[in-house]
Amino acid sequence: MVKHLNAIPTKHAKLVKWVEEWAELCEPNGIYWCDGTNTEYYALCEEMVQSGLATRLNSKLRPDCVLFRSDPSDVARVEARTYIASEKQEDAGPTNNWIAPAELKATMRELYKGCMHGRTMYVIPYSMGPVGSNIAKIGVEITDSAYVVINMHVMTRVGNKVLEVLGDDGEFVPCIHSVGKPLENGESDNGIWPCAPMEKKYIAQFPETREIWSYGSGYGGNAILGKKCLALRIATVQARDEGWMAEHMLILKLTNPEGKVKYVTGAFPSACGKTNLAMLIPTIEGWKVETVGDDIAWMKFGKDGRLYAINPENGFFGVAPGTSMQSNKNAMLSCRQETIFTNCALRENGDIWWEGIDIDLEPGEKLIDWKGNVWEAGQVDADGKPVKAAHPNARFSARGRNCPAIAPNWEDPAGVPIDAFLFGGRRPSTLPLVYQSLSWEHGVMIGSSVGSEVTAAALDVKAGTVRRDPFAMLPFCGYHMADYFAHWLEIGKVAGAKLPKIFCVNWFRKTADGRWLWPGFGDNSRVLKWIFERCDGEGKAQETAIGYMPTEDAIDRTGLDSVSDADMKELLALDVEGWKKEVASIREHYAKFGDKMPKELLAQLDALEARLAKC
Ligand code: GTP
Ligand code: SPV
Ligand code: MN
Repeated sequence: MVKHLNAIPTKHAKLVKWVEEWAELCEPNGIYWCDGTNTEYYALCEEMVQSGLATRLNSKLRPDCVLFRSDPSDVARVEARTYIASEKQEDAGPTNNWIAPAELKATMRELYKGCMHGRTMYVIPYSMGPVGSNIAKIGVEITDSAYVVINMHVMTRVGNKVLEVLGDDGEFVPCIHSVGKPLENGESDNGIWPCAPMEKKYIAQFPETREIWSYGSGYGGNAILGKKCLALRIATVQARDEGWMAEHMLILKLTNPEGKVKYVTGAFPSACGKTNLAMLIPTIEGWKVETVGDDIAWMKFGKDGRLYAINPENGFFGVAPGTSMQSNKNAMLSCRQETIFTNCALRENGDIWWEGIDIDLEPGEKLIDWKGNVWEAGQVDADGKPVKAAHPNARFSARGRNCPAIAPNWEDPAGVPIDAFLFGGRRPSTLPLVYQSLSWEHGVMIGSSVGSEVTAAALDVKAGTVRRDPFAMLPFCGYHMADYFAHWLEIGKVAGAKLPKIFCVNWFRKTADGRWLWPGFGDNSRVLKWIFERCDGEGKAQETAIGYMPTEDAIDRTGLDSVSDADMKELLALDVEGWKKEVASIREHYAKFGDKMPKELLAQLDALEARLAKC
């Protein structure tokens, strides 16, 4: 029997048995039940600072903040090692990796055998969503990583209050995690981030039994299991079965100068601007944006037929590079205190730094880069390429309550009623700044064909080509993507539903010489204003082949000198030839889903093609 290091805080026999069985397999030094207190949080931070895994930042510049440097191979989600292990391969669909659950469990069980030698097994009871809300879901994560524990403290609601709600026999999603690096014969990590080699990493979801097994990575979405694994991959399956929605969406509260409020959600692929839009500071007089969530939305119908959204998370796991007081002041202020930084650079004064932070370094100042090496501005590698001080996917884990723009009602267990859904990605051409769908079904077609430009370095896609990332959910859907499209269509058929209006936005249009056509960030409020108006049946628009588009004077450009009339014309032009190519590309994308592809969406695509043919 593995010993318990503190008192077992629950009478939930099934939970205790589950924990003890995993302890038998993983053989940790002991079992520690997390209580979610600040005392626990700071003790674990201190322990990791002492062991050299974390660096404490300057307590005046960044109070209560720590910096971690991961293993250079463990810097992001690993899609190639992520599995939807449904009983039938067909249920995982063509966009997910699949291994039969029995086979995968046998393989992983071998890896878990003795994997926690020399480590503590932490048990983290957590709630996704405000504790006790009827939309919230409870998970329990077992992990051998104290880094994961402190991140779960920030990103979810952890501790005894969750166990109280769980009671003696409540339902929870069991989540197992190990970094996959046993310590034998008293050896220690020596300040080096522990993880397993790529071929031993597995991020496994078992949709039928609603279990999560993760092995070998300590990073973000691979290891903080409440986030992408539970709140999206498992939750999408529950949402399908129970008639609600789990989406990779920001949630914002938009108030006009008259004090009228609308709530907007937006699905943009990873690193395509959700955090930035959710925390935006409008550049137009009298408008206000407040943050409800920056990454995940769970939505259910209210009695009034509207969709109500909650943010199941408790914090932000935000992209650091590019974040500055100019681009996202609210994010910068959110991570001024009580924040965990990962793979950022360290300054001599004990502060963090990253590319695009817009803070000048002292002349000749040397940093410690994300790999732990000394770094100087202008440094190049052996191939003459600039060396980055921070990893491009460096992140900050900041608490929701520290965001100056957080909406006062962000934790309302009833959620907020949604008026508009936005879809978007990085599209340098063809897709206009904004347009509105002609109908719900047309909007579902837009969502199902979201694409974003990726670089060859990041993914196995030719540079300049578009990777289709339907609803920004490609890496996060727990079942067959075409069935998920069908679920979206079903939502549109719910009797008495008062559905959000659907819009497509594109902040990333470029000129032929590579300049941004649209300034983005705070100026996106100008587009939000038009969307607000459209939700009220106002806002100047014309019906075109692709949907309702703003007339050239419909977007408020007061005080915006950087966008000329000609730019605006280009941003709102209907590029018929480009769209014909787009239709062909969407057709190829749809073909991947075979017979499962909903007929309504094929009909929507045919209709779009027919409208374009008449232009
Ligand atoms: P995940 O947390 O990975 O899901 O990403 P996210 O969608 O929250 O992305 P985030 O808001 O962190 O944006 C990532 C990158 O997009 C940053 O480098 C931003 O600077 C850039 N970005 C965000 N909004 C805009 C915009 O309006 N225009 C331009 N040009 N870049 C933007
Ligand atoms: C994303 O990749 O969409 C993220 C970061 O939000 S992670 O939690 O690592 O998935
Ligand atoms: Mn995300």
